[in-house]
This record gives sequence, C-alpha cells and structure tokens, in this order.
Amino acid sequence: RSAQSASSAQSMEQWTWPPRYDETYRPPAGQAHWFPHRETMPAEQRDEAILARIREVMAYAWDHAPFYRRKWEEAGIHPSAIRDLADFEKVPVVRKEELRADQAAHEPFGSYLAVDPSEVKHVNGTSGTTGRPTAFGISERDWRSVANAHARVMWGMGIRETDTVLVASPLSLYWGSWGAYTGAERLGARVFPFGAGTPGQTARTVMWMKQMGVTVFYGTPSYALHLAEVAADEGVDPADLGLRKLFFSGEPGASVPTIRGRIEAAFGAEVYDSGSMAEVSPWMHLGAANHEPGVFAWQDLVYTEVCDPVDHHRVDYGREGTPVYTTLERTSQPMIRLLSNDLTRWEAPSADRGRTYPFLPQGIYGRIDDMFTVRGENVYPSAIDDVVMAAEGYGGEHRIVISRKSTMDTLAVQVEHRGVAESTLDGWARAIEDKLRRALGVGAHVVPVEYKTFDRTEFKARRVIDDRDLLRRLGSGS
Ligand code: 8LE
Repeated sequence: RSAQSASSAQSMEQWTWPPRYDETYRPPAGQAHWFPHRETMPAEQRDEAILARIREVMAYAWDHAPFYRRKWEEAGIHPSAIRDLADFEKVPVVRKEELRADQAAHEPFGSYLAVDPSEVKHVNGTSGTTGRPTAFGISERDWRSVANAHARVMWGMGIRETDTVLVASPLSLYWGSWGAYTGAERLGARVFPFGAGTPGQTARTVMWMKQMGVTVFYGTPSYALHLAEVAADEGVDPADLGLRKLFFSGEPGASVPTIRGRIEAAFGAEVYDSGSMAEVSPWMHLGAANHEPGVFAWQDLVYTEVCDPVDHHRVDYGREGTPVYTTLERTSQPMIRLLSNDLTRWEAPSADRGRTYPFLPQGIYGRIDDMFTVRGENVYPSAIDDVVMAAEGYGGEHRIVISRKSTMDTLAVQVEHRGVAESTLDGWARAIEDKLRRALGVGAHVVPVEYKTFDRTEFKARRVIDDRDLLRRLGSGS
C-alpha cells in the first residue's frame, strides 16, 4: 500500500518539498485543469500525499521556527507523532493574536519566520486599523509558489492568457491585490493593476476599463456593485464594459445568492468566489472552478479543516464549522493550523464536481465575531444582506443597527430606496420586514432612507453598527 501511495505521490504534478515549479508550464488553452491528475485524483490518495507533506512541513517548522517548537513542546507534540490525519487534529491551533504578540516580541517578522531575514524579498501586511498591524515576510520561493497556485486556480475559473485582468482593490499592504496580480501574471494574462481606494478613482476605472478592453475583474463584491453604480452615473451600462468574468475575495458576497445575482445581472458576466486569509496565501486555495456559488478547498495547496470552534476537531461533512488552515507550500512564514474564526459548511469530495476536493457550497458566510444574537437567534449580517438586496427598489446600501432597549436587543435595518413612491414606502418596508422574519426567525425594524445616504466602499463593507458595544465600553452593558 505504501509503494502504491509513493508512486501516486510521485505522479502528482510538480509536487515537491520545498516547492519548485516549472515556470514555463502552461496547459493547452482548451484543457479545464491546470494539473489534471492532482485536481481529480481520488481524495484518499491525495490525503496520503498530504499527510506526508504535513509531516515534512511540521519537521521544517520545528527546525526553523522557534514559535512552533515552543508551542508544540508546551503541548507535548512532536512532528514525528503525526501518523495519520486524525493525529493532526491534536496539533493546537494558532490564533491571530498569538502571531501579533509574537511579532511584537520578535520584530519585525516574528519567531515564526522560518528563513533567514535576508531571504524576505516582499513585505505585505494587515492594514492595522484594528490592533497592531501584522507584517507578512515573504521569500522569493514563497512568492513564486503563490503565483503558481493562483495561476492554477484562476485557470480553473476559465481565465486565459488572452484575458486582461483588472486588479481593482488597494495595491498597498493588502495581499489580496498582489496575489491576484502575481497569479494573472504567471498565467500569462495581461495584468492591469489600477487598484482602488483613492478619491475619484472609480469613475476613472470605468473609463480605463473601456479603453483597455478589460475582460476580468478582481476586487471585493461590494466594490463591484459600487463600480456598477458609478458606471451608470457616468452614463455607461456596466454590461457594455465587456467583462467576461469577475472573481472575488475579501468578504462574503460572491456566494451570497442576491449579491451574486446583482453582480451577474449588472455586468452580464460570470461570478467566481475565492479567498481565505492573507496569512495562508495562496489565499485562493479556497476557490471556485465552476461557475456556481461556493468554493473548493484545494487541499494540496493549503490543507483546510472545517472544525468545531471550541475543540478544534474536524466536524463531519455536511456540518458547519470554522476553517483551520495549514499551508503546504510556504517556507518563510508557514501557518500550521491557523484558526480563522470564519464560518462555513463543507461537503465531502465528489468526482461529479470535476475536482475531488471538499466543497463549501455557501463559501464563507461570515465571521464568528460578526455574528450576533437577537432574542436567542443567531444572525449573520450576510443573511440580512441577502434579503434586503433582493428588494425591488433597493437603493444600493444599507446599515444593520443592533441596540439594547432595556434588557432586550433589537435589530433595525436602514435601507436605501430608489424609485419607490413616497406613498408606498411604508408597505415597502413592511414587506422587507416580512421577508427578514422568515429568513432570520427574528423580527427586524426596517427604516427606509434616501438613496445615497450611506458611503460606498472601495474595499470591504462594514454595515453593522452595534450600539451594544458602545454600551459595554461605557460600562453600562452587562
Ligand atoms: C467570505 C483573502 C484575502 C487576501 O482577500 C483577504 O481578504 O485576506 P484578509 O485581509 O486576511 O482577510 C481575511 C478575512 O476576510 C477572512 O477571515 C474572512 O473573514 C474574509 N474573507 C476573505 N475572503 C472571503 C472572506 N469572507 N468570502 C470570501 N471569499
């Protein structure tokens, strides 16, 4: 059996540790898979190769990254003790706070840097709007692994060298933009890094898209909708911009039916979801390959376990949990069981889907932190988005306001309206309330507000206003 698994691992296309890719490789244009064998092999066979790789990655981290050795010694775990993927569930998760603290103690890249600092050739990071920013120190080898992985997933989306790919998210510290950039470049497409986020940029984006014949858009779902709105304001029908495909990361949306539908309808193009966390770049290891909602977990790039948020053991297929990620190709800042605190549901691999990876049919639908409880019901902001954005006359933005009246939490949604007659506004709001009650199981108060009351975002939307946080900070909450 081990001889068989060894030969199967050998035959996996360009599967080496440390990773090394043939940079000249590209499949024939008509081929659906970048690496047909690796993407369609029986999942159990792939898991054997992944187990061997996990042991290599852990041994490497033990030898090169003091952070991991400390953590595992404390937990009484040695890489050699991982005999199967069930053993791997005993490896303690890494939390983002730990990485932040470790980096503060070991400037600038943390003691989880597993290469000599001189090998760090690229720096990305978190924006640091909440808490201490985290620096991503990336070696050239890792940069190339990410480029090759992203090219491969984008190939699965049907992007080809004849495409012009617009990178329409901030080209600064945000790894999302650079990951899309390097992937498009490696794939041989034309890259158009216009970015996003500076004043007046969106109207110029519309103009440049037309001039450059952009065929593929990358950014956040919120920004695509904003772009469609600005195009219309400029007298341009977004469907005339010539896009074939849009792919997304950064926030829920591309797998949220209403948001997805609005984007498809506005641009007359296909929508693809992707994205996990910058720390586990290649972040596109959660990426769509078919034109349908949901993403595959490309397990041979980053091993993804959907886990119980409390005990961090894998939940059964079909169940909800939080993704825990292990990079299989990173040598500079390897991530081994990084806890995402996001929420998803996963399904078992099935050859019918064209790739034998586990499937996340609703993508990632929220963060545990963003989930709130109103009268005992758990509510995800993306579920509210899904309902209100489906309303005829929806004006393009809304805000979700949670507040505490005496001891009870209440939920209000301020929704922009457009083209709804003043005399029918009340009925319009009540109809949305009905739909929200059915979808969420709790009552919400819908308040119509004027079109363009709220700011649009060029990046990730922040629609929840939680008054209870304010009360808590003032010390008057419970
Ligand atoms: C639902 C993946 C990337 C580089 O685009 C990104 O946004 O990374 P970042 O800035 O580290 O933020 C990660 C968080 O964004 C995740 O934990 C998750 O809450 C959210 N996110 C990213 N992609 C998606 C997503 N949420 N669907 C997605 N496709």
